[in-house]
Amino acid sequence: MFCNQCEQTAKGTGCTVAGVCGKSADVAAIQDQLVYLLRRLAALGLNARAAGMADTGTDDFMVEALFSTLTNVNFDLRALRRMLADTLERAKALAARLGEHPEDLGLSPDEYTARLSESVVGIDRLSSDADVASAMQLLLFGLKGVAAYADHAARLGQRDPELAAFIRKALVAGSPWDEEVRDLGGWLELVLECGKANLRAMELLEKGNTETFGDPVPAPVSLGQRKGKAILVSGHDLLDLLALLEQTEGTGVNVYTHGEMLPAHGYPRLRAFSHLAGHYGTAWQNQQRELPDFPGAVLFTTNCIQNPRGYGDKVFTSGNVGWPGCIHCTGRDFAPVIARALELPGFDEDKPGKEILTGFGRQTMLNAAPKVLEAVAQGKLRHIFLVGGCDGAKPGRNYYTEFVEKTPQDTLVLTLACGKFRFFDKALGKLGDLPRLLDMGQCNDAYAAVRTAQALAETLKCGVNDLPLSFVLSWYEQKAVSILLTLLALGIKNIRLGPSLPAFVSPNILNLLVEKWSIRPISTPDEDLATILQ
Ligand code: SF4
Ligand code: SF3
Repeated sequence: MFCNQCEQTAKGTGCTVAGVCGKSADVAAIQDQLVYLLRRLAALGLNARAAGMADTGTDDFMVEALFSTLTNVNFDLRALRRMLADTLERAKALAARLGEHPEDLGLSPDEYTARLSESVVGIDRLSSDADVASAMQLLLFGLKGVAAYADHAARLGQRDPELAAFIRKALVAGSPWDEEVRDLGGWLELVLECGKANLRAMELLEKGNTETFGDPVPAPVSLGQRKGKAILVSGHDLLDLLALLEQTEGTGVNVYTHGEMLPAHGYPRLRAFSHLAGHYGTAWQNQQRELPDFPGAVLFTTNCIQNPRGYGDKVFTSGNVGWPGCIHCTGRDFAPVIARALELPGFDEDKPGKEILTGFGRQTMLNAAPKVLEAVAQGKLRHIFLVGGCDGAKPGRNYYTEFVEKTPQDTLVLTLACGKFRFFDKALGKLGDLPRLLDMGQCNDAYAAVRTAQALAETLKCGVNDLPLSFVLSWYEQKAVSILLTLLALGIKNIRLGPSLPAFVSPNILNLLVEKWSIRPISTPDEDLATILQ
């Protein structure tokens, strides 16, 4: 196997024996095969569109399948094999509709296994030019992030044919069915197009979320516990959470959020359930330490799942997530999760905990914009930091905790995604009547942050890069790659990125990022703060 798609890749270069994430060589191989077959399906999809055949079902399937290959999503060989077989069937059916001979597709298991021996992470014909190879990987990993957000959006009924067309085009790029020949410039253009496509995917997802659950509003969230049976919900899928809240209503089972589900508390429709009791635990990489003590059932709706060693009998999955041996809930029927929660002891007493705040979504931030601008004009607000992105296991990630703790009192800290768990419970105080730490939501709410920054810039008649605003980002998996590409496509400069730079970025591409966008790796909190605020 060879996989280098995430930040914890072995030795900073690539996992070759087994994934640091827990991915086996078998799972890696089948995920590569899946990407390869999805490229074939996308090529057929392009022909189908050219022939005037629309096929939303295949578009939805492609993003769902690609999402299964993201870091910490699906480790279940059986589920992945089913998806592979489904992809093959869909490709054959589409080929038949197009009048192509299904046996003529180069799709037999032997053929694609042979092809895959030449490929890396599902990239067939990976270029021998290190920079082109790097751009191809940036595109594929960014595309996986886009697929995750497009999948969430589609589940909420939000689709865009142009976004689907880009996903097909980007999947076909570099495959044996690609008719275009690109030089490095052509690949980089496609990489930036991927960033724009991701902005669209996040926009659709925001529309789906706010139309379904309401605009997020600032909401206190308890880190304590309520006496009674309990279910913990992790991941990003708010529709799953809604279904679970509906199905547990009146059962006496309390529902707690975990990880990226924390911002759910800000959505009026979800907040209305009185048994949405609070938040438990911190970021994904602490789950093996924190979940064994949770006295109820646990549901993973998306990444990041880790090996539930020793507590797998209370862990359930839904959507694209899979762990071998854990019960997978389909059709948003969470009866097995509820039954298990009722068997488990639950919390034996009420324990009030700290309260934190979430729910500073786009509308709330836009409403606060005049106050923010006034504070800037009066010299009361010196700078805004957006400290966001993924969390992870590396010790260097303590940088983000220290950075936020050291931000001066006349600054604001916006945050989003699971990286916030490094500082989400810190008391940073207030600036006027605004809390200094503002949680804007999940990773996909980077859309809200971008739009807020653009609105501030428009009012001040300047560019986003001219605002007293700095991006200090942490990355781990492919959704963070897609968000980074979005920021680059929007021309946002001076991003600080950590805790380490991606293994798949070649030295020349890194130079280009530095020259054109002034991206820089994080250094120390003191040094970075001093440079930003000078
Ligand atoms: Fe390694 Fe990350 Fe790939 Fe897992 S996802 S195999 S940790 S590079
Ligand atoms: Fe976190 Fe996995 Fe990236 Fe949505 S839950 S951000 S790492």
